[in-house]
Amino acid sequence: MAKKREITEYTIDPAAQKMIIRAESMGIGTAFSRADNMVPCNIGAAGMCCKQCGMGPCRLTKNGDVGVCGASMDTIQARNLTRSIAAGSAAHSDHGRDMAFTLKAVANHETEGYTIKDVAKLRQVASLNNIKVEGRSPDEIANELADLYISQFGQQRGVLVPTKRATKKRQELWRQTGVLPRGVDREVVEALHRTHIGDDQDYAHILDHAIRTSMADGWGGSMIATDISDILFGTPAPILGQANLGVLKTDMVNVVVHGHEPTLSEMIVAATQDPEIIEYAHAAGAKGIQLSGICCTANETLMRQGIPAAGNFLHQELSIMTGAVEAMVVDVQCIMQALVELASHFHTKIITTSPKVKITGATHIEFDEHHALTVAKNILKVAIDNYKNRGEIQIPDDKEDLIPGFSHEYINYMLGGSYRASFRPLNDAIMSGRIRGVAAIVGCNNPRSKQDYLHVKVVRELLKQDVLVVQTGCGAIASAKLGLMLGEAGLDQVGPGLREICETIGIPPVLHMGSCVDNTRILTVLTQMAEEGGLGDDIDQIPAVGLAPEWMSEKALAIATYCVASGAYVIFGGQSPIGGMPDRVKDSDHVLNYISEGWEKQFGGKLEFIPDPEEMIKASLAHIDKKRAALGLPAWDPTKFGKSGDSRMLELEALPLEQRREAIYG
Ligand code: SF4
Ligand code: MSK
Repeated sequence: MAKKREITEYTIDPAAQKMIIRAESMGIGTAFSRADNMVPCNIGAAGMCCKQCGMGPCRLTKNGDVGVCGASMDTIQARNLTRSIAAGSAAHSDHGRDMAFTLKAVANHETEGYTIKDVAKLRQVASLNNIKVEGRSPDEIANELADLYISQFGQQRGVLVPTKRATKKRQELWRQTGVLPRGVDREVVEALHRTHIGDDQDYAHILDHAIRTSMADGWGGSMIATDISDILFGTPAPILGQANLGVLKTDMVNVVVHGHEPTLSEMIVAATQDPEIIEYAHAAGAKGIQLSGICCTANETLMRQGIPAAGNFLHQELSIMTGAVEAMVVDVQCIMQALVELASHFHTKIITTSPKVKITGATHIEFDEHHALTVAKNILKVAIDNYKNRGEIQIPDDKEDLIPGFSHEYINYMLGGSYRASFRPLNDAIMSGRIRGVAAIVGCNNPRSKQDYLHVKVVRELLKQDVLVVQTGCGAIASAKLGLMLGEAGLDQVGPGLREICETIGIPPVLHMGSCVDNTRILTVLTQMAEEGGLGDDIDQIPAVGLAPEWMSEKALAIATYCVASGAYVIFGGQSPIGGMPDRVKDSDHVLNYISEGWEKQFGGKLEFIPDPEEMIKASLAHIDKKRAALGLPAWDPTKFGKSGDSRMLELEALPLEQRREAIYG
């Protein structure tokens, strides 16, 4: 039975609430209202329905039920999950493939507008891959690196090259368990093959391949995407940015870029600075062009260029609800088809650009890196021409500052400086107990839960418990919108030990590490922490946990699985796609148990679905403390730590002499 929620049950974000009220007053549907109206099928939601062939769909509702072909509940759930992981891995990895082809084209001077911005990273990545760098030009190195990376997608035998960046111990574990991925495409194709009717029918064996497929993403396609994005557009470093719908401007042409691949958005950033385009905007009566981002495109342009983020996944419709967006330019992934209908109530043009993505009713201007700047300028001209068609607008004034851009290179540098960059200070802080552990809080928004609520609840609580938080994707934007990513602004909300570290190093307590493909940066940080010493010799020993409280996309499932394969405990909020109905169908939880206890036995990491945020927090802290105890580290004790040297000195200096003596000498 459909039930309409209150506005405050939809989202905690005041800007979003204002736009949902506007949508309701205009009779326009959004993902929030559609989620109310669309009651999910409980059998499908539990992963107990198979539609893999024309003899079905088969819905298994009782213990011992099998499909027409005889497929068991376990097999069907394992196949459903593996197919989702394959789709998520394919999406991320195809992004990586496009980046590799762009690098090749840039190295051969076949593109318009791109250069290799970070030659140091190019040389570093090339060296990691045993490509000779001495005495060679950046183009030569980039050419060879691009060839190597392009080959990783179609590789048929051998081992994906980036897996060599894992700890020696982890590589050996993967070898023993037989899950080392060969080529990205090979693993995704095999996942689809194995889950076709009449193939792999042992649930654990199917799920082994889910691990292998996800690793082809995390230690393959996504890692390649991050490497090349940094090489072409610069490795992120802290920069001032802003987030939320208040970044839209009343007197400028608002262009919102949405999707994932930075190739398009970076060129649109460049085109907005072109004098011809600025003049074109002035001639149209606008003060200029205000570019902003949604979803992971926002993260890409925010952390490299400081371009403001208009919001996360559920803000894509709400930004158009302002009436102030001349064009929303999209490429791939997380783009709602509903945008076109919603935009028809306003003047907004939805412009698709990828040869892979068209939406009925949208304007298609195909992007081509060979003419990138020209295409970007053409897109902006369409937006500028549309400025005159603007109707009544309502831009919420909500926005927050933030400092994004904490790449693993920058974290390493900030901890040790140019000459002694290392993860030693972070490891020491964890070992001493100033930092209790690390939490990566990532992933999407989902209109079935209150937007940003779970993200922010978990972030805030873990910070109070001295857990350092790193974030990517839409979760990062959730914290940014609430002001948790700005040095001082967040520090009054964190535990004493963590505060001491943040004040000493000069960092916010929540570190923005990028887009959803950039979860590989987190793998790199964890690997380097393990290699630094003092926290065991592999990721599964580090007091760390990964959370995706509001997940919705198949990419999130792929990320979770490669993190588990790498040794991490991963907690998802919301609904498990293979939750079964253990209360009604006793044996429907085998797969759920296997991805938790079964995977933990093999890889030291596990995947669990915990909808209640309090339980999520409890499980995270219990895991962190268990890992601390296993390492022989002191139990977390917040009373031991308090002020960093600087703030303590300032406090003491403010005291009259006698009291100062008393405070120091007792
Ligand atoms: Fe039913 Fe088997 Fe076909 Fe699935 S593969 S739809 S369980 S007959
Ligand atoms: S955009 S995958 S909603 S994080 Fe990467 Fe956000 Fe999730 Fe898309």
